[in-house]
Amino acid sequence: MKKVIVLTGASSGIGAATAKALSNSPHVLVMLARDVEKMKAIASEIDCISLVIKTDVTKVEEVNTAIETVVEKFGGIDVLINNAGIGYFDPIDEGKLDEWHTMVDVNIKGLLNITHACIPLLKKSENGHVINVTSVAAHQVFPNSAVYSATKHAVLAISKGLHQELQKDLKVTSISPGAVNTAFVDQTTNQEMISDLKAYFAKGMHPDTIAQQIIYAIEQPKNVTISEIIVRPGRS
Ligand code: NJP
Repeated sequence: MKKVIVLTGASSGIGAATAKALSNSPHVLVMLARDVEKMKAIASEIDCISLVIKTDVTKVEEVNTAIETVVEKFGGIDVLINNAGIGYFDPIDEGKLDEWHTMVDVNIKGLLNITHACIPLLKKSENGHVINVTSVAAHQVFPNSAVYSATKHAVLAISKGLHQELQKDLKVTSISPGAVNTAFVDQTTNQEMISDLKAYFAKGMHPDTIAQQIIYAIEQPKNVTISEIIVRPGRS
């Protein structure tokens, strides 16, 4: 069944892998992120109807304009994949306030900006579905990632609230990955930690693994909701 799917963080990593996994599907894919060139390159490789819209999820006006554009072009939205996210790792007593604020702005407020714009449309859809990419850090607080973990706990709480209040109108899925080998870890500015972090994440899961979990949640029958998926690297 054809669904209009809005994917944030579509320019790299898990988002890019999800866009590619939707190739040859009957769905319409709307790709949102700030890096348009990267998204266009990904869109050129995929074989379903797609639209790229430059969107910073922290900017309410940009988010609302992007969603209005989707509605004008495609008439509504069925699936929102909240995947955009950022992580900075530091011991808490060395944390940088601007980095903490950015994580809150993107991971929580950005997710809320787009979710707020989409809820009325998802409620109208026969197939309304929110998929939030959170983290194992939503379930466990790891060293050097207290604030990142706090943002992902918030995403999980928002997912649970959406489900509790709107389960008659839409499906809600939380996907909590462990380490995935993407550019995610490159954001960290702590020079003492970066090489160990890179080595650790390089051994993580391939982003296609998470994309497959997202597709699995989307392709369930109408009367089945996958509420939560926790997926960690296995034995290597
Ligand atoms: O990371 P990366 P992942 N407005 O850096 C976008 C979670 N996760 O794919 O705007 C709009 O390759 C950015 O786009 P751009 C993680 O928390 C990961 O690994 O063009 N978009 C890019 O497309 C996150 O929620 C791991 O720079 C913004 C994307 O976000 C999700 O997985 C483990 C933006 C980030 O792509 C995808 O991360 C885990 C903004 N203001 C959870 N800021 C892991 N990789 O190990 C950023 O537990 N983006």
